[in-house]
Amino acid sequence: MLRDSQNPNIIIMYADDLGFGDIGCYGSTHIPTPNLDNFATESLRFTEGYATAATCTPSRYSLLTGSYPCRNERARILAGDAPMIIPPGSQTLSSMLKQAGYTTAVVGKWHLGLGDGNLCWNSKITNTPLDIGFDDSFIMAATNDRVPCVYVKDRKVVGLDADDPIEVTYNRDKPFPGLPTGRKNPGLLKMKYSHGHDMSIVNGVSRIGYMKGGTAALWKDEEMAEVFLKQAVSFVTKQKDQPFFLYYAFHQPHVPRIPGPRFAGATEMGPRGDVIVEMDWCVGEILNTLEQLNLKENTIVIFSSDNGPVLDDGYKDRAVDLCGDHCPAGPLRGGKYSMFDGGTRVPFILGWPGTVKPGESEALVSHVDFLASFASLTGMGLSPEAGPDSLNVLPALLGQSRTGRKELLTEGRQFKNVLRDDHYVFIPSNDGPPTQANTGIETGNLCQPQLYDLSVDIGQIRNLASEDPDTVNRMSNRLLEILESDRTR
Ligand code: NG6
Ligand code: CA
Repeated sequence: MLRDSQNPNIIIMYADDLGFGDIGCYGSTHIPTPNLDNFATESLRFTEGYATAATCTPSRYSLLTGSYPCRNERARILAGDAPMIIPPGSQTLSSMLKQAGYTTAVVGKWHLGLGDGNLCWNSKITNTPLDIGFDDSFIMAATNDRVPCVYVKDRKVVGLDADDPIEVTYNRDKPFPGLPTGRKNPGLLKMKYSHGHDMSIVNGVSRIGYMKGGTAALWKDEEMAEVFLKQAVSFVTKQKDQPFFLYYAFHQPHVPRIPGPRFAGATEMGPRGDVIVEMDWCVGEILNTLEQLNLKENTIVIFSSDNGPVLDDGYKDRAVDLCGDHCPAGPLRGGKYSMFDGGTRVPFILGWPGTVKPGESEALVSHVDFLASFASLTGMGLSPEAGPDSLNVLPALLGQSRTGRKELLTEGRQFKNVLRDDHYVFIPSNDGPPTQANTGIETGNLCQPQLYDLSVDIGQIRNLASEDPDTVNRMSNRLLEILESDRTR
C-alpha cells in the first residue's frame, strides 16, 4: 500500500570502494551478489551514475551537502580525529528531510569528522551527525583502518569504561609508550600491512593512527557487518509507520577486509570477494525487512558506492593475486584515487516498486543531486546557500526522463578536477606520477590535457586532445568558470 507518493521512505545504501564491475548486475561473474542482482531486476539501474570524488570524504560530503568537494578545502581524506567539515545547522540532505517530517538516521561509516577541533572521546561529542539533521546516529568515526576503533552512538562512544579513557593521536612520531604497533610488533598481526597501516594494533590488525585505552569499547572487525545491520534493521522497524530516511553506509569492501565467519571463504577471491558477498547479504536483509513490514512500495531504495575499486589498499589480503580475470572497475580505466572514470563511475541502482519502472538508464546522475531532487520530491525549498551544485534530476532518478545533468565535475585525489559533459570527459594537465606506486592504480596525471569521448571509448584509451583543441578549450574554460563561481545551481 502506498502511503503517500510525496513522502516515501528513503534508504541510501552506500558501499565503500565498490567498483563499477564488482557486482553481478554490472557484469561480474566472479562474486555472487544475488540480493543486489534481484534488487536490480526490480529497479532502475544507472550506467552513468557518479560519485563526485574518487575518495570517501569528498564523495560523502557531496552526497549530504549537495556541494562539490572543491568548495570546501577540508573535504579531503580525514584522520579519525578530524573536526566535522559540515557546519552544524546547515541545510543538508538529512536536515532537509527532517524538516519535511522524516525521521532520519545514519548507520555505518561516517568519515566527515566529529567535534570542533578539540575532540574528547570520553565525554559528550559535539558536531556529530545529530547536528546536521540526523535524529539517530550509530557510526564509526572514520574508516575501519583508522583509530579510534570504536562505535559512536549519538554523542557517545559505545561501551566505554570511564576508568579506561581513550586517547588518540595521528602524530606519526608519537606512539603511546609501551603499546604495540604494527611497525615494531609485526608478530602480533593476524593481517599484515603492505603499505601504511603500521601504527596501533587493534584486534590483531595495525591501523592508521595511535590509540590508547577504551579496551571494552573496541570493535571486532568480524562482527562489524552484523552490528551495523542490526542498527539499520531496528531503525526501519521502529519507524515503519512514519516517513524515514536511512543513510546506511557500509564499511565493505574497504580495508581491512575481515568478514564474519559465515562469509570467510565465500569466494575464491579471498577477503575482498568475501566481504562483498557479506555486504550483499546485508542488502538482502534490509530488503527482506521492508518486505516483511509491507514497506516495499513505500520506500525508495538506492544502492551506490562512494568511489571506485582498489585491490591492494595497504594490507596483504591477496586481493591482487586472487583477482584472476575479474575486473573490479568493469570496462572503466583507473579505480579509487583516479581521475579516470573508474574512480567515480559507480554502481547506482534506484528501486521504488510500483512507481519506478525497472530497467536501465543512461542518464547522467550524481550523488550531489540527491539534495535538490529529494527536496523536489518532498516539496521542500532549499535555502539559497544550500546545495550549490545539486540539481533536481528527479525525473531521471525516477526513470521518467532519459536526461539527467548536462555536465558534472568530479575529482581524483585532492581536488584534481575533471569535467564530464554529455559524452566528453576533460582532464586538465597535472603534475604527479601517472601510476600510484603502492596501489598500482592509474591516477590520470599527464603533463598534457586529456579528452576522451566516452560514447565510443568507455575505457578512455584514445586521447583526442590534440585532434580537438576546440572542445579542449571549451571544457577547460567551463571548468575554470565552475571553480571560480561558488555555485552551479
Ligand atoms: C589512504 C589509505 C587507504 C585508505 C584511504 C581512505 C594508506 C597508505 N592508505 O590514505 O588505506 O584508508 O586513505 O579511503 O594509509 S577512503 O575510501 O576512506 O577514501
Ligand atoms: Ca571509499
